[in-house]
This record gives sequence, structure tokens and C-alpha cells, in this order.
Amino acid sequence: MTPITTQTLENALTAKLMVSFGKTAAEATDGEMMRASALVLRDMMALREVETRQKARQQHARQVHYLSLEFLMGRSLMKNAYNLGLLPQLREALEHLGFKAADIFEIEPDAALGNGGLGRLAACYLDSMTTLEIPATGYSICYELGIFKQKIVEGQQVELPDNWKDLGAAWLMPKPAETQEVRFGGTVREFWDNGHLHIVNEDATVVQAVPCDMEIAGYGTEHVNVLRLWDARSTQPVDMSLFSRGEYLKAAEDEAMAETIAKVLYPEDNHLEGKSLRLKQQYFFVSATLQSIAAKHTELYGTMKNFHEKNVIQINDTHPALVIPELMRILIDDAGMDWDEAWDITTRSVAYTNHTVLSEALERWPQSLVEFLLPRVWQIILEISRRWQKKVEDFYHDPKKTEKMAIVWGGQVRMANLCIAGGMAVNGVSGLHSEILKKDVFRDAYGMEPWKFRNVTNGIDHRRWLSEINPGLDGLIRDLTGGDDYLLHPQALKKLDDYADDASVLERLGAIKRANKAAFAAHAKKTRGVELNPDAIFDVQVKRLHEYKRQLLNVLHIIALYQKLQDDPNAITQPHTFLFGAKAAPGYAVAKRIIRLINSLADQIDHDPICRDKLQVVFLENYRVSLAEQLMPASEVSQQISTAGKEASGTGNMKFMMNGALTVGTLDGANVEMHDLLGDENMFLFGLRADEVEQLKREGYVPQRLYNRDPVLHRCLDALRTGFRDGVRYDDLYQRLLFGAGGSPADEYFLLADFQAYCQAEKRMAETYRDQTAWNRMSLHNIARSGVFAADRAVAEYADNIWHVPHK
Ligand code: GL5
Repeated sequence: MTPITTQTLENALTAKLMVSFGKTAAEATDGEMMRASALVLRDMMALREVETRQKARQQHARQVHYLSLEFLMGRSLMKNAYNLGLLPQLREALEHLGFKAADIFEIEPDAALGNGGLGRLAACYLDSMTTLEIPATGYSICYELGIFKQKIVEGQQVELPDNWKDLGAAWLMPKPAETQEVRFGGTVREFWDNGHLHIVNEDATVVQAVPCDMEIAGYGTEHVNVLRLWDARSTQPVDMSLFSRGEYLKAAEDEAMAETIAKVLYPEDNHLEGKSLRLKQQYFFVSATLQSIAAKHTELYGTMKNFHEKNVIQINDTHPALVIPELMRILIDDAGMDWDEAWDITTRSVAYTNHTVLSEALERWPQSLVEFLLPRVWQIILEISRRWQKKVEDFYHDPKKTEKMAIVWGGQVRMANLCIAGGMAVNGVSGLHSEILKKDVFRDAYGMEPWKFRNVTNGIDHRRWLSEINPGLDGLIRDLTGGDDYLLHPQALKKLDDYADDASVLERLGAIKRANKAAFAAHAKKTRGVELNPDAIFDVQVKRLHEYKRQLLNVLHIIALYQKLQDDPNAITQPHTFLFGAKAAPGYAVAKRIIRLINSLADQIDHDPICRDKLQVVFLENYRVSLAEQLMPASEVSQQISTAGKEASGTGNMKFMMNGALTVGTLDGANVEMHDLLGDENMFLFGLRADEVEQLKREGYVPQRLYNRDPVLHRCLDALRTGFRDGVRYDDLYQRLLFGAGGSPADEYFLLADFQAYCQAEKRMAETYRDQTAWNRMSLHNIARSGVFAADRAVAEYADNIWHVPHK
């Protein structure tokens, strides 16, 4: 390949502006320039993608299909330019053409087709699968609206629609010729023809699934994979035949149903929303995906009999669980196989990743809904369920276990049990989480089929989350490790450990952090009008708002600090800034109250002169991937304080660590593995362990006792009742913690039990901060040991242990 120069890019951009927008560079807006840049890179990737695909076909390579209802891609322009090795050239070309490169990058909307960690993980894994040269495709829905935009109005969250496609659609390549038809409702009819039994779904509502492909460039490779996003259309814009038969409403209904399927991403994180539209979304994308995989497979091999040898389907949580009955349907009804052969192929093709142990997130669908919406799939689920149940009975002879492991039970379809029955592998996402799955959540299934269970600890795209977003640190790493080797071999970061006693290195590391803090402060000032003091500790908790993640514990500690300052204005010598960012699911009232509380407290502290240059609380509006990219390099303290046993892994924790922030955290999720690498001396650990939480629950936990015993805690909680200067009271949160509410027990997430230990951990942290050399050394160790949390490592483990595909 001839190298692409700044000049080549400049020419390509100029030409693209003309042919696509009829503009010269002098006439084009920033938005048009952003789209032209996307189109130019897309063209390059499209060429490489065709080559990648042809090569895989010729080699008859095994394909990985990664199904996820969420892909939280964020912005792509800088990332694609980076991966293609063109970032400096693109910057220069844009500047030569009279644009500010930073403005062009900044104008790109986030493709926010996901809620949080689960969706971002899928995006990171696409990058690694491509970089490791694995023939892989991601599949999801082309939501018209991504996760809502959050505005804070009078301290409260307001949701606004996220029309990301206005500019973001430049990355999408529609492939209408590969449209699939997905059928809903109707009745199942069986008939014999020429000695063959045929099963058809009659009078169904047919929805068209149109693929819109997004190219994914790998780093340091010509390999390009695709994220296939399905858009939903009605079969005909208006069904004229129905009109002429006077069925006006039916025509309109079909159209409305089709159009709503891809309308909006469900904004619940770690929570099941049992709406029929959500089930339609799941089947829509699963059926379209499998039909397109099956068509390509049959075209190449002329049979479906070797499907499992050439394909592996990884499902991201249970949301795509309908792949199991849908693949059975295709193998039996379309390919004419008998049950046993179809089951053999299915159970060698599908693997399931579990991402949560929260019971409110485990998917169960009403049997009546499945039966009505997907009559043929329902028949297959029933038969899978019957056979699985028999297997369990024969193995355990224990009605309790039969009930627990059942797929269809009590009028519900339990998706996790379906995935365990129909999958070849089940994995958790951190060591602790995978153990909890085996010992607790899926204990009986593990007892029967232990070979299916394994662990793959999550990882993040370290090229995006370190090198791309933190150029200062990237420069230091290159200098210390002798080049950019770490980009493809993240364990090379380990070499940084050798510099733990090198004063100049530690100083440089501190200076990089200081510069990143100043840059973030400037950004916050420009975009939000907030003044941040770059000399303060940047103590950060950014993640979805959820009670188990315990933002409220963080708030209680800040209240305690504030009250201490009231008693003694000199109690704080080191300025301390607490930064929060979090979206709450629109229907999650308690989460929204906690957001309001954070804002009330921030306002109180802002208006109290005692706090000036000592204490500050800031709620960052609309936390999203692109904001995280600004914030991670500037963060010094990473709050990972979930109730032990509740956070499956966490991936934000890894992003902070890689950028040199020190963790204040519990032994939960991947924090456990971080602690194994860092030891007590390089993080601020506190609180109950997972087994201790369980024990306390069994013994009977009475938070009022702690309230009565601990005067600091007592005073903090009382402050919730009275509220702050804005006059809003938080008696509801007080009641929730001390007495429980709405069916949940008092202090369900053990905030009070961990309060003292947490305050002490924060105190240790603040004391350590005073010794900047010691702090920088700890920070260096964190960066040095973060290589294992690269997504490349995680994806290589999936490839070796589950998918059995070769990789670079
Ligand atoms: C999650 C878990 O809550 C996280 O702990 C985990 O890191 C992530 C990726 O495995 O998956 N499960 C889930 O439903 N969401 C998550 O972030 O949204």
C-alpha cells in the first residue's frame, strides 16, 4: 500500500466535499467537514473490508458473530484515524483546509447505542477482535435514538432525545440487497407435501430488517470487520392491498409496529423492562442476524450441517437468548434437519456471557407474550424446556432443583436457563463474579455440567483509553518502554515498574497529570461554566446511577467532611474536589433523587465561604463516552465502592487505573484482581467482602444500631432529613436507609455498615496525597500493572478457550 500523506487526505476531503455536499472547503460547515472526513475514512475501510471478507471466505475461516443489544461506540473519527495510522495526517489536512481539527472531532456526536459497561465492552471487543485479525462481525439494532441526553434543570435530571444520526450516519453503509424478513404473530400451520413435513408461520406481520454496516478498523493491521446494525422497515410503506380491503387501521398498525422497533434504546441498565416492544427488538435483531449468517453460510458450503464448525455465536448477556430457538427453527424448518441433529449443532455454536447477578436484571418473559408474538419459536422453546427438564430430573431427582433450573415455569420463560441449556459455554466477567455464578446463581447447573463454566475477566481498549486520549502519558510510556510496543503488547507496561525510584520519572508523571487536570478544568469552564481548582484532589465517581454502586455512600462521606469543616474551618488543608457523572434510568425514582441530592449538596458547598478552596462538589451533566475520554486522564482518585458481590466486573475501574488514578474501592468485581496485582500498598481498600455481606444478611442486619452508635453517621443522616439551602428535604432517602421502603429492606446495600471504613479509606488517601512522590509512585505502579486489563487479553482468551479461532 502506498502511504497516505497529508496531501492525499487533503485532496480526498476536498473531492468528497464537492461530490457529497456540493461545497468547497471554504464554503463547508464544521458538520459537513466532519461528515466528509468520515466518508473518506469509510471509503478506505470499505476497500479493506472487502479484502478481509474475501480472504476469510477463501480460507473457509471460522467466523465469530458477536450479538449484543448494545454497542456504546462513542465517537469514531479520531479512533478510526488513529487505528488507520492517519491521525497526524488528518489533523494537518483539516488545518490546511482552514478548519480547527479539534472542533471537527468535537462536533461528532457519540454513537451512544448502549447504556453503560455492557455496551462499551462490546465496542472495545470489536476493536480487539479486529486488531487480533479475527474474522468477526458485531450485530445490533440501528436505534434512531441512542441513550437519552441528560440535562440538569434545578438540580434534577431531564431526558432529551439523542438524534445521533444527523451527523453520525456518515459511518453507516446501508445494504438493502441483504434485507431480511422477520415474522411476528400469526399462526403456525403444519402440512405434508411430497413426503415432507412443512411448518409455516401464516398471517404473520412481516417486518423488514435492513442492514446498515459500520466498518471497524483494527490497529496495525489491514484487517477490517463490520458492525451490522439492523434498521426496521415495514414491508411496504403503506400496504395498498389492506387499504383496498378496507383494513386501513391494520395497514397503519403494521407500519407503526415496524417503525417503532428500531426507534429507541431501552435506557434501563442492569434492569429488566418487561415491555413487549423490547421482546420484539430482541427477536427482530436475532432473527435477522441468524438468517443473514445462515444465508451466507449456505451459499459458501451448500449445507448447514457444518454450521458449528464454521461459526460461533457469542451472546452478550441474555438479551439475544432467542438465538437458541431461532437457530433451531432455521435448522429444522428451513434446512430440514431432525431435532437431535439441530440441537447438536446449536449447542456447539452458541456461547453465553453473563454480566450481572442482580435478580432484577435476570430476564424472564411472560409465556403468553412469547406465545402470542413468536408462535413457532414458542413451540421450540417448550420442547427445549421439556427435554432439559427431563435431563435435570434424571440427574438430580430433586423437584426443587427441577424448579430452579426450569426454562419454562410458572407462566414465565427464563432466559438465563435457556442460555445455559442451549450454550456450549457460560462465562462470568471477573474471577469473583464467575465464582458467584458457580457457587450461587447457577449452582445446580454447574453441578450438572461443570465443563460449561469459565471466567473471562473484562478488558478495555487501551489504545483508545490510554494512548489516544492521554497523549502526555503515552509519550512517557514510549520513552520508558522504548517505543510503541505496548500498543500491541499491553504487558509491556510492566517495564514502568522499574522506574519506581526514579525521581525525574515520578515528577514527569505528576506534571502530566497536572497538565491533564488543567486541560479538563479549561474544558469544564468552557462547556459548563464551572470553575475547577486544578490544585485540588480530583476525586471521581462516574458510572450509571444505581443504588448498588453506592453514590450515596460517597455523598454521606462528603456531608461528614462538610460538617467537620463547620466545626473546624481548618480541618481540611488539601483542597478536595468531588466529581460525579451519572445517568439514572428515567423510571428509577430513587436514582433520580440521589442525583438531586448531589446537586443540592454541591449548591450548599458552593455557597458556603468556609468551603472556598477546600471542598467542592460538581455534578457533570450528560456523562458519556466522549466526556469520559476528557475526564479519565485528569482523574486522581477512582471511586469503585459497590457493595461487594454486586458489581460483576466494572470496566471504568480499569480505565482509571490505566490513566494513573488510585482506587478507593471494595473487594468487588475486577477490583479483586486489581488488588491482587497492586497489594494493599497501591490502592485504598475498605469495607465488607462479598462473603461477609452474605453472612451479615443471614445473621440479620440492623442499620439503626449503627446510626445510634456512631455520632458522625448520625449527624450525616440527619442532614438528609433537613436538607440544604435549596429547601429540598431527603427524608425519603433517610427512611430508606434506616427503615427500608417500597418492599426493599433497610439499607439494602450496606452503606451504613461500610461508612466508617470508607471514611478511613478516604482519610488515608488524602494523607497519602500530601506526599506527592509517594503518590506518583503508586500511580506509576497502577499504570505498570494495568496491561492485563487490556481488551486484547480478554478477546484472546475468548478466542483460545471458547471460540477456538486463531488470532494474531
Ligand atoms: C454490566 C455490569 O454491571 C458491569 O459490572 C460489567 O463490567 C459490565 C460488562 O461486563 O456489565 N452488566 C450490565 O448489565 N451492565 C453492566 O455494565 O450494564
